[in-house]
Amino acid sequence: MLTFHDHRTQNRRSTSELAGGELIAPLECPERVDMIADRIREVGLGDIRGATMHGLEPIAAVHDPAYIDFIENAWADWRAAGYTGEAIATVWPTRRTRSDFVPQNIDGKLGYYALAAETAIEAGTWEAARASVDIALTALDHVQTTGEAAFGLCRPPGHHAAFDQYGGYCFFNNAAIAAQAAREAGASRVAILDVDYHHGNGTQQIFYDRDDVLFVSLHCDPVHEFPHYLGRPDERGAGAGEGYNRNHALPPGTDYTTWVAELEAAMSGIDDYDPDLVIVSLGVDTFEGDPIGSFKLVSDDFTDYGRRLAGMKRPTLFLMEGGYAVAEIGINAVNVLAGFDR
Ligand code: SP5
Ligand code: ZN
Repeated sequence: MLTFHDHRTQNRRSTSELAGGELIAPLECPERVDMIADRIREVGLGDIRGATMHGLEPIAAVHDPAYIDFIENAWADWRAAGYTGEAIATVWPTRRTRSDFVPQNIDGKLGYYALAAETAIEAGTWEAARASVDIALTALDHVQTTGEAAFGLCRPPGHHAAFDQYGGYCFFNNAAIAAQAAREAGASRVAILDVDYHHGNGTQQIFYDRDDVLFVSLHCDPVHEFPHYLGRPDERGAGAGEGYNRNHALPPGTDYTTWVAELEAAMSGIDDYDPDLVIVSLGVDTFEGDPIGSFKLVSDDFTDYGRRLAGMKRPTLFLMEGGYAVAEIGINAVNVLAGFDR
């Protein structure tokens, strides 16, 4: 399988993640990509190719243009306000306050557009987030021109990013942007299968009222886990999208036997939908050693489910999402891809 990547993703070098009341070194770090790329070369998965620029139009097909401007300018605005640390939201529109106007003040804007405070914006964030989208779209181009599966080694990840919100380490929703681009390029139906440990709240929201993009997610139940306020099984879509959103919420500590039974159910639903393209939001934070996950998958399990995904026999685009056990992230992510190729 070919991998697509772009070094501009490494321009995001945030030094601060708000966790447990402290600023820690971010879990979503540049080394994650290095480990995956090293493992791809080690096992000879296939070439790693560069990404081509796709511009802002495909991003604006999914995200609010004012939000895109915000991501572009937030760091400069923050610096202009005299702040010396990284840009972190500290105040939010909440129940019974207003969210019908965007504040002009940078603190107000940060809270307006942030869905979580753990994710800081810094000097390289805009460039890296755009590169991550270019990677996804270049990998999509490859799937569409050859029919072969491809891997977009995206970073930062995307599935928490909504129409006009960032957070959960995500800025632009790479999978949603690729799904929309595939639709515009002629795919009738696209399925997004999100296997990250966390619910893909952004992807769900973007396609919630649509039946042309099926969103299926396996994740830790949000009553126990981030993103906390979305991702329950009774969220099934709205209007034309009713029935086209499927949340498989699993308890903390879920092991592979339980997880893979849900995956089989999820894949059977995808098969009935008969999509022209499957996009896999590939988070490997389901690993037993993940520092923020609680699931119990071991490295061989990733190979096994990669093989099962190939059984769908659909054009497939893998896009990297989460996974924070840096020492094993290359093994686990590449095991899925190699299992698929077997
Ligand atoms: C893409 C992705 O996987 N984003 C995940 C963002 C999670 N951010 C919040 C993490 C909070 C972790 N709390 C874990 C407590 C463990 N003791
Ligand atoms: Zn995750």
